Amino acid sequence: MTFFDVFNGDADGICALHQLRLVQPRDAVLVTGVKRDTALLQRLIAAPGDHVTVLDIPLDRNRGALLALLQAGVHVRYFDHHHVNGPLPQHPLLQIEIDVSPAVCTSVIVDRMLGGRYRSWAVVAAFGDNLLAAAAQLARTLSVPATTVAAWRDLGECLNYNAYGGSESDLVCPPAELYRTLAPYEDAEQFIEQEPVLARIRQACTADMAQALACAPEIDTAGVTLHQLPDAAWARRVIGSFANYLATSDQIRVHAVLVPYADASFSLSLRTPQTAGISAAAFCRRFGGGGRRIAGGCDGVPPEELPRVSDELIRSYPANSS
Ligand SMILES: [Mn+2]
Repeated sequence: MTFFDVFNGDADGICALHQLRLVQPRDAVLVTGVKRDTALLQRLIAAPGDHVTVLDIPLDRNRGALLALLQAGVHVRYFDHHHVNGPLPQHPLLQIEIDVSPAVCTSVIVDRMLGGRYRSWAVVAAFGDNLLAAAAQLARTLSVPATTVAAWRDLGECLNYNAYGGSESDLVCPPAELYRTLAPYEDAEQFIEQEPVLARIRQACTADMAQALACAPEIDTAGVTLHQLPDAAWARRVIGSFANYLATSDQIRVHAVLVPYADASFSLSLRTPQTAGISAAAFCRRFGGGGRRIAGGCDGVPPEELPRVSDELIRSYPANSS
């Protein structure tokens, strides 16, 4: 019998798995990738009786592969917080928990299930997913000094940054390796103090962010900004962190960031205020993407679609719409 741990390569995916495995250690095959590689279940070659744990990847992109696994007699536990089209699948071999509440990430779902046993990692993940209020609220239940919370936030932001790229060769550290480095640490502070990989990630993030901040927006209206970053590895690494930075520093407007990939198509990262008339996920679905209420993305947007993206951003998010 084989165990598979399938997880998004970002802070949330890594910290969700870490919490689970601290409670229930398992020698599992790790299946992960860059942040935008979310169709992960189709990569599995599993046999009847195998056990698969799935964390932080949208059901919409994995439904067919999930049903095939279940039909083949594979046990699946599935935790996620992304938007779902249609009803959740039901099957005797499936345990599924999906919560799309805006203040919840997958690591928070896992934290709930474990009764807060390794909560510091859920706080790290919530910061990584830019759920700042939820992260701070969860941190308050732990009564730790503000400096500790700040260190957890930095860790979450670094883990999240490290997941973005066109392929793993763009990243400072491949997510599976990063998870293995982190796995022995129950205590987030000890990981922060002892593992040099974090300093390398932070340094790259700071350098990439400086380049992004030097780019002028293509659109800068009262309702929305759009930045188009150049065709470069740094731009593909920083797109998510840059979008989160824009969303945090200007919480009134909607923020869109575009970056091209090797196949000449573009990725869009979108951040909307909680109260925006059209959620980030709903906007991104118009272009074949998805996501959550306040954060969404699309991949593979052809260059000829960019004028329509711009037009729809301006039209969908006029001033004071939120
Ligand atoms: Mn997540």
